[in-house]
Amino acid sequence: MAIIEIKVPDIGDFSDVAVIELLVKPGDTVKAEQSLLTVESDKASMEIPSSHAGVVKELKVALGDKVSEGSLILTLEAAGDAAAPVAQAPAAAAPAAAPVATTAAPAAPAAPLVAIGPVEVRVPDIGDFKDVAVIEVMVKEGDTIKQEQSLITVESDKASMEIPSSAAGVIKSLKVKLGDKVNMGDLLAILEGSAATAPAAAAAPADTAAPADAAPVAATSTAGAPAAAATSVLAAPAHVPTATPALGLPHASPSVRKFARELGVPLNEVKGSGLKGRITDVDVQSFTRSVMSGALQTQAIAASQAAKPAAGGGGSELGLIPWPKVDFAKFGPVERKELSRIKKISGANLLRNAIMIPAVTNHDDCDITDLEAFRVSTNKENEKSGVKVTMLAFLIKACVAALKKYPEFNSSLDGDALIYKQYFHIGFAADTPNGLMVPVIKDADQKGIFQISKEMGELAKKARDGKLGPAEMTGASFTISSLGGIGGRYFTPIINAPEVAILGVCRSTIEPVWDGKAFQPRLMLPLSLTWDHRVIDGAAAARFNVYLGQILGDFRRVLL
Ligand code: CAO
Repeated sequence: MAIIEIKVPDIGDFSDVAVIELLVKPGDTVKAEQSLLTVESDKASMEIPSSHAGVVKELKVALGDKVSEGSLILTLEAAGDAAAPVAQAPAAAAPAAAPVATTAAPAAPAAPLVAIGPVEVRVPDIGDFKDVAVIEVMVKEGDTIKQEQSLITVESDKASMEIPSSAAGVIKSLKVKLGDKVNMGDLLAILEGSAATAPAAAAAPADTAAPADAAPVAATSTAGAPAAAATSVLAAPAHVPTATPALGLPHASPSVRKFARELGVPLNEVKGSGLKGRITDVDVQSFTRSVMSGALQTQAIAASQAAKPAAGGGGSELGLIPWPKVDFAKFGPVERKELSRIKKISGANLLRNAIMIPAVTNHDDCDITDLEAFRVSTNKENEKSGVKVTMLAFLIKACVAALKKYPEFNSSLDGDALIYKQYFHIGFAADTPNGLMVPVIKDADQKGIFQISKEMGELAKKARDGKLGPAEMTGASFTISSLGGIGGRYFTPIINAPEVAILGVCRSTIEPVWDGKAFQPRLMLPLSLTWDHRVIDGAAAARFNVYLGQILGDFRRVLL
């Protein structure tokens, strides 16, 4: 295996540029063309790719180092045919392409180019940047801009670049928006100058432009392509560095921006831990993790919602349009009543759980004909005991069996880990005059049907009387919400976070069920299982429901 040195290729005007990100480490296997590091000038950032595939032996640069063409980046134990580098060398020196009229910035104009009448500002020669997406628009119609002021940022898959204005003036009409794809020559804006900003020099020829061969595109995998006038952008004295806070733009490299976009992470909410506050991929990951575990938004949303009635929240926390404010009295008589304290608290929790959890609900039916017959006869036999055995008690026992068989349903997310609970505390939703409460049957696995039925009755009464203590409402590892006593077919219960699943049960009805020869009247119980897709897969949820149904159909299965 040959050891080869990987050096900074021709990166045009990028000379003495700071290394702001190291994308590989010793021991990493890299492919040819894979980005090794990110460098940044005051106008653009660029990823430097590897010319060979292999295993990184030693890094020769550190964060903050300044590099230029020819600087040693690392040594590589080349894979396969070491002698065959890819034709990567970014930025072959390019001729100074003649800029589109009025687009390219003069290299060193004696006086600024200022728009007098309407002037079209177009995308200058940006080398290999073809069909690149506009990822930031830094100006708006009506803005007074200086010559060389950045108008937009475009991004390829390897580099981002700010496009400056070739003239000063007032933006009359902006011709691009976020997400548009642009190419050299595309119209960006129409400017109009003002008397105060329109010296005679405005007509200064724009042909002296860019000393060519620089653009950040050089670092893309498209090798050796000419890159031109964008250099003037890089060299421009009056500018806003890429993604610096001056315009409130997040400071991040193209690959990190892409990564954030893929995850749907708003970069402006991510705190950068890199050089000069730069956002790294690790920052994006940490942000995602904290949101997933509910550390950030959750608290903000829950806190703000707890303070506001559920329907009165502004919606601004999520960037939504405001909640409609309607004067209902215009349409008829109304009465205003404050939500109960329980409704306010549960509303905040429900909202958080509905928003934060990628929840899916599976519906199923199970045959409880025999179980119901057993329940009724048991109650008859034990009439004098004063304890009525409920279907919910059987459901709790059946769920415990299913949770034992499928332990991820009895878990909670903790960052990137799952906490598997060895206990089986089952919450049950109780309808109370003040709103929904969830008392908990502790250690349901160690209790019999009579004891569970008795405890449930006591806890439900306490809930209705507003006498539940905190210990009686906490610690559940799974929850059941039964509307069986009321009616309905199916519903989609909201998971009681940090649990990862909840079972909704509706009223059983006699249904015709085909037994292979004839339809038989069977008592069918509708089940609705909502589960957190971050933890549970659809197949596991279907298995859980099927197993639960089998147990409810015949409890002897628990013994198998
Ligand atoms: N199918 C058919 N009948 C059912 C049934 C079902 N799935 N579940 C209960 N029933 C019957 C019971 O057998 C009982 O009938 P009898 O009086 O003839 O014996 C009757 O319905 C009333 O039951 P219940 O609801 O009072 O008792 P329970 O043990 O089933 O439930 C409790 C107790 C506390 C869960 C319940 O009273 C309750 O509050 N349910 C509402 C839960 C809720 O609000 N969920 C929604 C949460 S999301 O907003």
